[in-house]
Amino acid sequence: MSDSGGATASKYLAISGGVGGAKLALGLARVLAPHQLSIVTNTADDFDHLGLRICPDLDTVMYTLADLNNKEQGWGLEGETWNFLAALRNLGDETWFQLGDRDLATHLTRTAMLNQGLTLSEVTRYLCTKLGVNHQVFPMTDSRVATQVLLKAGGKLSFQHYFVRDRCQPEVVGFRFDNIDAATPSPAFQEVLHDPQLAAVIICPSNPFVSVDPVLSIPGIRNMLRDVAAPVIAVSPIVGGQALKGPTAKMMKELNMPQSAVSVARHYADLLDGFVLDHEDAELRPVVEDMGIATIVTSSVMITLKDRIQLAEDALSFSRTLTRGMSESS
Ligand code: FO1
Repeated sequence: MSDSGGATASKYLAISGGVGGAKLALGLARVLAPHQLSIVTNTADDFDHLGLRICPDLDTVMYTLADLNNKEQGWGLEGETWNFLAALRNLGDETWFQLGDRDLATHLTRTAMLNQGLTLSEVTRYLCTKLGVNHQVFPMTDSRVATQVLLKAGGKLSFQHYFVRDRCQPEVVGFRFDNIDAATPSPAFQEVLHDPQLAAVIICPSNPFVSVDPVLSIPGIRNMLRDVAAPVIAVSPIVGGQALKGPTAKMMKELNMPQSAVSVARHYADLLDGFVLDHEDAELRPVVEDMGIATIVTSSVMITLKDRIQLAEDALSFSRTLTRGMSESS
């Protein structure tokens, strides 16, 4: 473990979406003790399906930290069976969203607990304890927020219909987070942002538009992140103009942005003290630094567990060189 607490700030907050963000979250969890790391996850992908509350990003982070995740697809559980889905298909029900037999237990438990009146934060804490996740994982909010994807062809799609059912094929012109104006940050999220021990905020390499923006759009959060004494850094989810995972680059094109890590840095520019670029994008360094954002260049493509740990260590060391409001290169 790198830090043991004490007089210097030693707590870190990671902001994560699903699969891409969870990879770095795992690296961070391997180098920071449970009391040093909090992971706040997007919940605007959440939806009710077949009567169950599904929270894909929370579950992906939780399963990844518990080492229960399906390593190939990123979401869902390793060694899953699909009898429920096959039976559902037989009955002529919708099967575009694949719910595995074991995964189903998580959704059933969560839905029952929410129906009993517990908050999503309370349910997530319970599930984490049961799955053996020792680091703090919590939702961005206990309020319901739902991403709507605004289509070039007109109209809108709910996020999972766009992402899973339609495989991100429709062209997009923007996103709307329903109910975001009424949402409040979850208690743990508020607490960590007010913790004098907070040493850095790390925006994981998640989709800026549909994974991180919902978190930043909760009223008060952007201002809190601007005001917090700890530096805020982001790891680019775009390397060499391609998304590490998912539709980020495609969305950039459709939103008329250059498909580049620079667009990510620009997107978060008002918050960032530091930005992590991959070796492949080393030539973009001066462009990002001209925005007043310090940079490091490292290997940010995470294939193995060693890659995740190395990137986590690089990001943490980088954050420790930064002082709020004063960008410096390392
Ligand atoms: N993603 C898919 O591409 N196809 C699926 O059938 C699917 C099912 C699924 C079930 C539970 C869960 O927690 C996640 C699931 N995901 C699936 C992942 C998913 O919805 C997305 O990766 C995220 O919403 C984007 O972060």
